[in-house]
Amino acid sequence: MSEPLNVGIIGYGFMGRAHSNAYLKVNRFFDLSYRPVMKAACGRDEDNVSAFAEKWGWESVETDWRELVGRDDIDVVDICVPNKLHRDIAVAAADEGKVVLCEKPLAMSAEEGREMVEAVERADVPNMVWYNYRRVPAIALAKRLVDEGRLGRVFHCRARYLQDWTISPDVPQGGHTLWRLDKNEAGSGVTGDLLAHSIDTAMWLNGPINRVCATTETFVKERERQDEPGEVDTVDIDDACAFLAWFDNGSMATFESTRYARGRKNMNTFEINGEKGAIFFDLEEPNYLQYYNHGDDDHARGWRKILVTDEEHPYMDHWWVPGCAIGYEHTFIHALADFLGGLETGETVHPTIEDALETQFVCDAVLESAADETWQDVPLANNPETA
Ligand code: SOE
Repeated sequence: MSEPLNVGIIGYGFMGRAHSNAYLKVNRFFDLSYRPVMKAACGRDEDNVSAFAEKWGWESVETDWRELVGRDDIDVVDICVPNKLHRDIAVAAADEGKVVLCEKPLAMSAEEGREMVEAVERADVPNMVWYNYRRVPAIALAKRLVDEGRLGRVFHCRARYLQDWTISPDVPQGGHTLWRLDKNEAGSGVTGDLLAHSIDTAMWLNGPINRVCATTETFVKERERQDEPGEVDTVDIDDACAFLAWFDNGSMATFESTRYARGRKNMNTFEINGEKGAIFFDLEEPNYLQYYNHGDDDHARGWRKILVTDEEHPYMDHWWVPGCAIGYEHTFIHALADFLGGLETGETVHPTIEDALETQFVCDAVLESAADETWQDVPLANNPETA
């Protein structure tokens, strides 16, 4: 018999749906001793949140997140709202002794992120940030190859995260669906929204980043407000960002992100080049990992394109037969399965809020570097002397 774990979700947009799907599926594909119960969904608009709850099977609704966080029948608070609210909800949830799950990026700034770390540490509650791409089987396989020492000394890391959905100046900013374009709601543009993913993956695979030098641009300077038609506001977010970085292990990196790469919808790629080998991943071909092994015989050496669908591959023994591909939504199911498994064994599942603070420090340093046109050192989250 599995033990019920009552979940309250706050937010019902894109991530609200991705997480709801994970709660519905996780026990069907993974044998776990915990079973999430979809107890309550929360959103400010009662009609919308009720429609969402009915569609996805949430048992009740709330229109004030404080009510949900204070409910005795909620064990887990899942935060899927604009970044502006992450800190307040996470701190309140931890203070109530709830398990805290939070969407990325962690917060509007490292300062807020640090308060979140303090709150979950004070309350000693399990927590996780949904950097879902770590749970793409091909990226988890990349981690395994790195940990097996197959790359040797690493020289380069190269990450790109490209989209094109904000090219038109007619796209408004702010409001229910376009808060990602409003600095007051999101904190930053592509740096927090897209590069945070690339930074999380890169540091997971290649260790801490200690220095950055960045440049950003806002191509469309003014946009109408979605929630106040006719009102035009300055755009303050970074539409594009490129930065150089150094890792603690001595490797150098380039990161690039934009929402103005015509034709690129969600192209998230990275390549790591080591002395003994290299790996390459592209989210537009999510079931493949490319791997180059310099140790292969000279005449047979070359990039291998590994189809990551065999049962030996991470997570894949829970799905179909070899060759049957899986997709984006599975990454959330994997994250949840790992997290519930951790609750069962007592093992910490990463990325925790503390891990996500490391990524937040890099994002903050990137934005500071772009603003000051200088190199910036990245403080270490767990070192109070630098943080
Ligand atoms: C932005 O368009 C976005 O939805 C991000 O917010 C997600 O984190 C990313 O995975 C897909 O793109």
